[in-house]
Amino acid sequence: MNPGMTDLLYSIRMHASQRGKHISGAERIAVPGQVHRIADEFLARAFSKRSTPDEIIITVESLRGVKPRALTALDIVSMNIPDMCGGHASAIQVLQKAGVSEQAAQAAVSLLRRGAAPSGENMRGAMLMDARSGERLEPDQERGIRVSRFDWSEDALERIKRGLESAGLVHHRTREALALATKVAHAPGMVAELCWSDDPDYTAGYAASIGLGYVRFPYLKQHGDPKGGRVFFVNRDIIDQDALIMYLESDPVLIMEIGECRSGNVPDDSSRPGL
Ligand code: WAQ
Ligand code: MG
Repeated sequence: MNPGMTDLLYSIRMHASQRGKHISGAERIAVPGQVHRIADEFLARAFSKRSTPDEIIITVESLRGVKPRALTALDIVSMNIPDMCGGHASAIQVLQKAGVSEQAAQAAVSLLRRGAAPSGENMRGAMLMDARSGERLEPDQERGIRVSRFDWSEDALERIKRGLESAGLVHHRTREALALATKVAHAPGMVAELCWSDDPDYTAGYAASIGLGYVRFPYLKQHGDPKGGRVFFVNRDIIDQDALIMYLESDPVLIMEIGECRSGNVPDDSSRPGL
């Protein structure tokens, strides 16, 4: 899809639940001619989970002429750390390089391990955390901040699929998380993000920032653990919280260019501009 060719774009979102509990979700931006096929794919995905959903909500909504912001995807850095403890320690270092205090990074890891909602369950969305103090800033600690309205352009999607495949990353979760992390990293006042999946069978996660890229860890939790979530670390001195939440939840973003894909060490931040 080339957004320059048409103002008529739609946001298509899927949310499937069972007894009120979220079981799967997905999100695209597309021209009208693609909406039908995407909705079909979303239904197939909702029914492909081990648990059968008792409610599937698909929302198709015009962007009403709002032109998506064009972004370049974060670089991917694969860290081959084969256990959770090593993964946490390294992720905390990465977050510190990006400008998060050790205290805030530790607090985030413990909250995600425990279940960050007040009930001790996973949140539906992300925590918003003061990158210095670790204080939580999101208005609703059950729901959190829900990032929405982001996708790859058709071109970039083909290229990122190939790029990730050649790096051995074949699960759709990786490119979806990379897209979300790219939108998040470009938010004004964003310092870094930390994430791992709530799917008990999916142990991978990442720490991300504009300067360091999408730093991926194969193990940020033990296999079988249903706890997961996201933390957005922000510089509290410079954010306008309402504008930040508006950007994350509603401003459309299309990723038009892919980044690099490499393995090994986190790049030294002193060699990177803009940090
Ligand atoms: N906005 C904010 N937070 C969200 C969103 C969203 N749109 N979707 C999910 N979350 C939060 C929520 O707390 C979930 O429990 C948690 O994130 C995890 O969501 O191979 O699959 O969809 O490189 O399970 C990362 C590694 C996988 C991918 C992330 O997340 C890779 C993943 P999940
Ligand atoms: Mg999940």
